[in-house]
Amino acid sequence: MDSPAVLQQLMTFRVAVPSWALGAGGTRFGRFTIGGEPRNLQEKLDDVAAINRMTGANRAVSLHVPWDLPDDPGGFREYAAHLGLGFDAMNSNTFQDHPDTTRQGAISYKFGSLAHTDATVREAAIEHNLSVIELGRLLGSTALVLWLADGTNYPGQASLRGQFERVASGLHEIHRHLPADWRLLIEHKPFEPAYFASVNNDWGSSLLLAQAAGDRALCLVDLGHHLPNANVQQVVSRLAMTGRLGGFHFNDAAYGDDDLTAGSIQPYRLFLVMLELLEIGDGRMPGLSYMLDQSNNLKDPIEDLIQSTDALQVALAQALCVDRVQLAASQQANDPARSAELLNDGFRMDVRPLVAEARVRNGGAERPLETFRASGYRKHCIEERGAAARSTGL
Ligand code: AFD
Ligand code: MN
Ligand code: MN
Repeated sequence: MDSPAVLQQLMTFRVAVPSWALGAGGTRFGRFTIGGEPRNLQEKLDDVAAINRMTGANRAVSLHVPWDLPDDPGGFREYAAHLGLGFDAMNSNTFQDHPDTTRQGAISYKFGSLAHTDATVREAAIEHNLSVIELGRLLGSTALVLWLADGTNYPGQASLRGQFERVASGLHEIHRHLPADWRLLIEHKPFEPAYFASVNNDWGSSLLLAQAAGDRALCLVDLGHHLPNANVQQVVSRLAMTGRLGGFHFNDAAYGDDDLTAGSIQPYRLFLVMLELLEIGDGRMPGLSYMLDQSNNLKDPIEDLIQSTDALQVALAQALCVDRVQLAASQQANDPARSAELLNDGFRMDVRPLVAEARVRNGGAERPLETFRASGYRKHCIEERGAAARSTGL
């Protein structure tokens, strides 16, 4: 593909920012705050707008309810629009007990939500998801991401089939209430917090659940949600083949759901995912939900999200530089060495000038991190929102 065509494709690529990544992340061993973290949804939107000023590719936010609970959805929709932002998929949360989502504390998700043996708990989880859909509708979102922590920690703790069937039934009920233009994105994850068996543990379970839920239920692939050495390119290919590939949570990992900067550990894996997406879209990126999902424990969240977005654009540019016609011929001819050469022609291309040009044409910065640092935005946030607090323990 020639440079103008690559440039054109790069300029259209967009990835949504997760609202929960704008503050410092943390682990179960502690959280180290940074100064100037956003204190509310308005400040989160301001931060996303600051990122988009640098990248030109982050024009939507993915909210997580009840961590985000806008009291005036219409007002926030307007405020976001004023910043040039929209709302991508909504995320529900039945992996924590929260007064607003567990009927004022009357029930607990400790032993699962849609998988729970108690119908009252399952009903509360469905109710929460329907409330998230309603909130999303008011914000202009058209998708719900549903990641369940449901599962077991011990052999014999629950009926593996019983849990699965209850989740399938609950997803079907939620799907029944989807607005006509909405999609339900079901996100699988092999372990954590369930350490023996997650109900929605892999792409196969996710596919079965999506098929049980309904025709607008699709599978969301989080790059950190696969067992070590899983072939994520093949997962993407399989789900796309069935018509059930719905979107991505991009990040990177060395071991588990590490939520690290996209492309920072396994850039070649990210390149292969982009190559597979171009295969699916016959040379163009398919219209799916592309979102980041990361936890910024050490880096400044805004800088980390800028770097993740840049990494996605680089991987996409590299994949666009692969001659797919020649690759198909080489595959047909069973010539793995030639195929490797063709992939390396793309992966080893220094596409940074192309990515920088696309960024500038999208109103972003040629060198986003330097420009962000020179802007003084973080210093302004510290002055306005407060300095870093002491680290917190468990
Ligand atoms: C989790 C899952 C899921 C969840 C997100 C925020 O990826 O997407 O919504 O992180 O906790 O690891
Ligand atoms: Mn995720
Ligand atoms: Mn995750």
